[in-house]
Amino acid sequence: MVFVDSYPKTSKLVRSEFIVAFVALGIGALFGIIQSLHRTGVFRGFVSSADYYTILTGHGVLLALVFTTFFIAGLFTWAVANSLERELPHRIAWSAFWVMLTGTVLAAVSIIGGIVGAPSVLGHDLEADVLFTFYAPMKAHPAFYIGAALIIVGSWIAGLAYFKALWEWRSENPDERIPLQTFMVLTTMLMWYVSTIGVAVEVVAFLIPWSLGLIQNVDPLLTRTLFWYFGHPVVYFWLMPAYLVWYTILPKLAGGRLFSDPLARVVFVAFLLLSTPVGFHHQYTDPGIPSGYKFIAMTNTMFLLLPSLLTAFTVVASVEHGARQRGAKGYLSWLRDLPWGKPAFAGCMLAGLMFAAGGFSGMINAGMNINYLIHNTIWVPGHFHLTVGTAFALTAMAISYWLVPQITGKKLRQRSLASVQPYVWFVGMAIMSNAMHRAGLAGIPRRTAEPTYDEFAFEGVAGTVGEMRLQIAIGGFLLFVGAAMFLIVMADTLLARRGGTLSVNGNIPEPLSGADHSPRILDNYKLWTAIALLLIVIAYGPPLASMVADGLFAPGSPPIPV
Ligand code: HAS
Ligand code: CU
Repeated sequence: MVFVDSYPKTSKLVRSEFIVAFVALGIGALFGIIQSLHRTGVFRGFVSSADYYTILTGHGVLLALVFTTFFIAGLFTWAVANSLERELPHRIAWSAFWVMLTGTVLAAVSIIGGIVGAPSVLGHDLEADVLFTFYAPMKAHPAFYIGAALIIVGSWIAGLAYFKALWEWRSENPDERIPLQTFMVLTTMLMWYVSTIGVAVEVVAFLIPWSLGLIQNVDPLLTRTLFWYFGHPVVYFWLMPAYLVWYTILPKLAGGRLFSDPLARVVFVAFLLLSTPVGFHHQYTDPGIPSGYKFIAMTNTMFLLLPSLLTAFTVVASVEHGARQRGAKGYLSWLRDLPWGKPAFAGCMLAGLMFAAGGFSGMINAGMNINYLIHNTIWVPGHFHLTVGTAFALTAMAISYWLVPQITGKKLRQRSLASVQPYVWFVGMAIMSNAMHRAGLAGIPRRTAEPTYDEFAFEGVAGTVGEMRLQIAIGGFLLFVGAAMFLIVMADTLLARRGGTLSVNGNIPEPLSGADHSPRILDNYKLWTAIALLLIVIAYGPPLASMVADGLFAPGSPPIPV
């Protein structure tokens, strides 16, 4: 049975979540091409350099916050219903959707208000050019912060729907192991609840009252710290859904089975434990945080590489198993016997391959002393376009080719366009991101409308700055084309009539080493959440205490000695 026929109500919700995600992707991609042409000096006719920062805010918010959150909500909704074999609690899940959508509209209106010169609302100019890392001292219209808060609150409500589905399932299946897909969703949501506390306090206690004029000062260090407390784990909120796809669906697309269910559970538990007590690796250059605590964050970050390295081995082993099931031989020649022409498979594999490179640039970022070389340069956008911009985004697009037919009952249209699309994205990203990393090493700053500084010569180690700029522009253009190709396939499929029987289904084959090999303690959420909170208290307690000791709103505080 096709998913849409078994669970029509849940399918409708997943479709709505995906449609919002795709609209955000379209507008975000348009902003992307505008700014990549602008900052490289190739074409500056679309917006003024002052408006560049508003476009950049729109690009980051729509892609990194709206596209991701709505797509993940859709994927998780599908995964929980699919693996627990039931419709999701209807009312809770839909109220999550509407709260998130209201938040998105508020944030989007305040960003776009800044470009079109909207009149002031509530006594404040309607504008938000605070970038997607919206901490003080830059200030946006209150509507932007209220919108951001609603997106987060909506995602909390969505999590409630997944947990409620689990409790219903549990009362009927008291002794069974939590199915792997649901386990992954719930572990991700627990990590998300723990980590969003930081941004919720930042926005509700400080930024909203400050933007409304109710308080005059905020402490930039305190609000930045609260932001990055959330700002690192949010990257795993994007990565873990991609891992859910790579662990549970990709092996099937390769014609095989997942190698190990227990290992997959260990990986997700490791993320729950370690995602949050590392946020200071975004603040190595901030004064007011003792070096010892930056060092703790660095050490935790290096441990946090482990779940991803485990993933690389397990996922590649599972795909190899798939290839061998299809008769492939040889040490490496099995790679040839994989379905590279199928867009869902090819997209996930290319996303994984690119994430290997993104992971390596992440390790460089994480080193406390090497970080000083690349911090605030365009190297950092180079890093995150490989991670969130490919590991997440390309996986999301690829798996849509497989999932959208199942939640609509319609066959995928424009198949040939779909099968080239992941390659266009991969090539565009390879060109753009490589040049960004190199340009960062030459010292070219990020978040800058005109980093071309005619009187100042940046020196590249190899090649010239002009050549790097051109590559960033060409890569950015290819990415825009890749996004457009994806959206054409999706629009055509969603608008088509239903006809014929589908050849895809959501049945996930049993792993080679199944849940019965997993120690039961891995499913003990209370234990893992308690340890996660303890690690956070150790990593954040004393530095946060010293930041608030001199008054909540007073900027600056002496670092405590270690
Ligand atoms: Fe990061 C900055 C460190 C992972 C996103 N990161 C950012 C920012 C973003 C971001 C958005 O320590 C910028 C924020 C801003 O605006 O300022 N990051 C890391 C580390 C990891 C890492 C150590 N980042 C991510 C992921 C992201 C993401 C994931 C989004 C989804 N990052 C940093 C640091 C900074 C930073 C510093 C601050 C920089 C600064 O100074 O501002 C690690 O988690 C990476 C581990 C990954 C691996 C790779 C494993 C390989 C796998 C591939 C499997 C292959 C397959 C296919 C399946 C070790 C899993 C095979 C195919 C075949 C053909 C065989
Ligand atoms: Cu980080």
